[in-house]
Amino acid sequence: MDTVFNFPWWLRVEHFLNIIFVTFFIRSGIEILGTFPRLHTNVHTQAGKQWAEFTIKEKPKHKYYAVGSEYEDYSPVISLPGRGLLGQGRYWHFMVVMGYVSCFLIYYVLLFATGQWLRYIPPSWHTFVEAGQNMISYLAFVSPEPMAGYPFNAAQQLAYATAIFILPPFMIFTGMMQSPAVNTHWPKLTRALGGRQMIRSAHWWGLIGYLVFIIGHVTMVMVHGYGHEVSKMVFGHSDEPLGAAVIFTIGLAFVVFLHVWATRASLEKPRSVEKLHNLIVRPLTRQLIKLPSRQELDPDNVTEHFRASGCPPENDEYIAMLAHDYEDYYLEIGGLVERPMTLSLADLHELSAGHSQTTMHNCVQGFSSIGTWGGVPLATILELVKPLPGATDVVFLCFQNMGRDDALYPEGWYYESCPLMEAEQPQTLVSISLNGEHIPIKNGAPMRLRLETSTGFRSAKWIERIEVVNRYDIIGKGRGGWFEDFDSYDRLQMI
Ligand SMILES: Nc1nc2c(c(=O)[nH]1)N[C@H]1C(S)=C(S)[C@@H](COP(=O)(O)O)O[C@H]1N2
Ligand SMILES: [Mo]
Repeated sequence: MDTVFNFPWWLRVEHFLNIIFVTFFIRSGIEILGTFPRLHTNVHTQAGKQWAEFTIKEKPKHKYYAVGSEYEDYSPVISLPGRGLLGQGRYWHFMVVMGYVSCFLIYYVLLFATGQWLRYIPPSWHTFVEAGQNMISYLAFVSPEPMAGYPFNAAQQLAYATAIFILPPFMIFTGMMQSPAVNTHWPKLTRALGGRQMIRSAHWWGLIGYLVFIIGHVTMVMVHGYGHEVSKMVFGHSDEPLGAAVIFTIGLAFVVFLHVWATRASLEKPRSVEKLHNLIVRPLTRQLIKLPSRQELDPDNVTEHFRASGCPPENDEYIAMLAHDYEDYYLEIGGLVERPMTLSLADLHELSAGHSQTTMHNCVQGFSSIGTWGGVPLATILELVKPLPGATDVVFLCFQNMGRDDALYPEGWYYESCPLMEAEQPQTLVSISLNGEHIPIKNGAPMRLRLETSTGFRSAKWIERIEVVNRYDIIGKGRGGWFEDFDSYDRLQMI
């Protein structure tokens, strides 16, 4: 009897850490959901085709409806950190992933090594019937008996089995498959799962699963007696309800304190959260840069209406160039290179020799689209200009100024940068056509970057100049891109 009823110290520690992890996941997850508060089944995320929507915002009456204005500013009470701060929400979500996955691996090893896992496995099919009967008892306010030889009843056993063996791997998998570095490296798997938006929707159902479990679990603890139950969580037995109730309540207060601390850190000192994130998460994302995008999607299945992000440049130069049908457009490529160059659109077409790739776009907000992008691999252009020894990064400077051109944003020229390794990936493309035509203005005419292994904001549009550099931290505010400088987005946003 003893061994079965025993809740070893590592199980109790893991249980407590889980309260922290899961609540952080939920709040930061709500933040992430809020920046594109719609769920779709179809990868094209056409406006109006969502199957669920979590917004009460009216469509803004801008002259130009950009997806940036879809952000929902949830309250910090329900989302971490709230106020539509996607970059910060993602920082927390991914930092917690690193902690959670590490702890869970240790937990699984101990669970299997000690044989504890067996008590979560239903002894027979009858357990499912019994669980149904248990639910009916609960509805009649009668507490069901534990199963013979087990510390809990059938309904509890199934709920725990789901929470331990099904939900975590499901969430880790559906979370991972939303990473552009991962889903573009395994495009067939992504498709087999029903596509990017089915995966996002499934991840959301996992959230619902967790919420249902938590509500049920907490209700049960109350029904069976708070002191009695938390005594097992604190001491591993139910003999010290009073002391346990005090200790556990202090523990819960500590969890609340952590949430308040994290929320305030993000709202008041976003840069320290960024530093912490870089320390914890960058070791993983640096590895993901090595995964090339291998997409060859069906060119017949391209998106009809792109949800364009950002407003086009409004300066004289750009407008004159449009009026001249881009004849006076020259892409400048310079910086730390042996042979700086200027290339006209005609030069780029010649270099491209009809090369194109049909790929999926993963906006950091969560929407997706598919396009056939024509152009020249950046690697080809780099071979021509020959980066000098010491060159580390490639910087893309745009015609667009966010503060000037987009009512939503404060200031600054749009730019982006990427390490040479990312620049040389086969599907990193200097793109001059979309679906066989000139790139439409809203999608970055006449030339844009396609950085398929990363989230969408890094694919800079309306590019004027490409510069090879040996440091990017002296450009802009030094974080490698406009969204990095102003919105806490990670420069290596591979997830
Ligand atoms: N210059 C510039 N490039 C930009 C943006 C922008 O606002 N300005 N938005 C980025 C974001 S957030 C996304 S999701 C993609 C959108 O590309 P699309 O408009 O072709 O869908 O462009 C990226 N490139
Ligand atoms: Mo985006």
